[in-house]
Amino acid sequence: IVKMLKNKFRGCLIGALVGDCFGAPYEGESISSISRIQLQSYFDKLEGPPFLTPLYQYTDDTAMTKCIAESLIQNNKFNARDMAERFVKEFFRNPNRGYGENVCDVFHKFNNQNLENLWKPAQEQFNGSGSYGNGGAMRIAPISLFGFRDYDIMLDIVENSTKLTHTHPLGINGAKLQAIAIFLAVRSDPEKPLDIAEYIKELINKISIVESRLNRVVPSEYSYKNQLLKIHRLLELGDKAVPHLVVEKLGNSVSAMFSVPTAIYCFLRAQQSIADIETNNPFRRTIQYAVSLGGDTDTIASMAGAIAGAYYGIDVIHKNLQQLAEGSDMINELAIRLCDQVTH
Ligand code: 8NA
Ligand code: MG
Ligand code: MG
Ligand code: MG
Repeated sequence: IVKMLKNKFRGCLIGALVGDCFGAPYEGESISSISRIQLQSYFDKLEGPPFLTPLYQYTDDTAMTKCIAESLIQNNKFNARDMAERFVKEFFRNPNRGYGENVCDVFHKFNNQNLENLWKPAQEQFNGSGSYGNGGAMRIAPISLFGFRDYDIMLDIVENSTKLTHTHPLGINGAKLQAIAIFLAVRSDPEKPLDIAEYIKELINKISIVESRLNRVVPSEYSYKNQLLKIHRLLELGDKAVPHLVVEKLGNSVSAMFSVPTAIYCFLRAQQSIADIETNNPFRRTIQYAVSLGGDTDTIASMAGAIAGAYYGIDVIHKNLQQLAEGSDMINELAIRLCDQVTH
């Protein structure tokens, strides 16, 4: 059981890394400009015989995921100041990893104000409404793993760690939804076919409780529960839910509301074959499909990859993809240490 868990922890964090690295070259492209044939050969080549190429670099998604994993490992609990300091240090060490446009202001304020009030810089974003970007959700995987034994503690850490940069309720709840999706995937048996209806039902139950606690009013069309119901209907359509329709209904943007449900859809859609994607590997299918939707491709592929990796375990991720991704040894090590921590 510990071995299976270790495989799932590694699958989750490496899945997030691989989605980020191989989604990044397409970030910001519109769905119409991405050729499905070209994407097929891109992934075929990556998985094929070795060829000379520089490593595919990870972006902000992985840089921040790494900070969260390291902070949890070092402190064996959530330590807000330590986590914020790691974000800042990492950002200034390499600010060119494609961070969101506005989150950089938070890091600069942390730095200038010597982190006196930890929560204030994030609260000040967007004239006080806080960011609803997917930057909270994109980095959340280590928290699902760290808290996989205790759901309530896990959600608590998700909320507080997200609030370091994102205080808008949609930003926080998007991070919670992504964390719950991983949490459930870790607990599912990959040897049995995934009960998709049951998985969505669980997500809806859990996010409904989260959303009923909202202490700030957001328009009802912006509800994660609503998005999950759309996922269910789209899955029933199979290949008739063409990529354009999926993007129209679920989105592919940098906001959490229009990317986290999309990532969950990619994971679930990839349980079956998908038109124009030729592979027997459900992990590759997940991230190739995520990239094919365009928009925030690195982040959506990373979030979908984290869920798929947590479900299937590390062995589903092609060795070449692991080797061609920058930092895979480091991320692998973090996953193993997180697993040792929660199993001891
Ligand atoms: P963020 O907090 O700067 O949010 C990202 C963007 O979301 C902002 O720049 C705004 O455009 C928009 N936004 C968020 N909250 C509000 C609000 N309250 N009112 C109006 N607009 C708002 O950074 P983040 O960490 O959430 O960003 C994460 C994303 O940025 C990831 O995708 C990451 O990879 C990166 N990124 C994405 C792209 C892209 O898809 N084109 C390009 C570069 C970087
Ligand atoms: Mg990125
Ligand atoms: Mg962020
Ligand atoms: Mg992105």
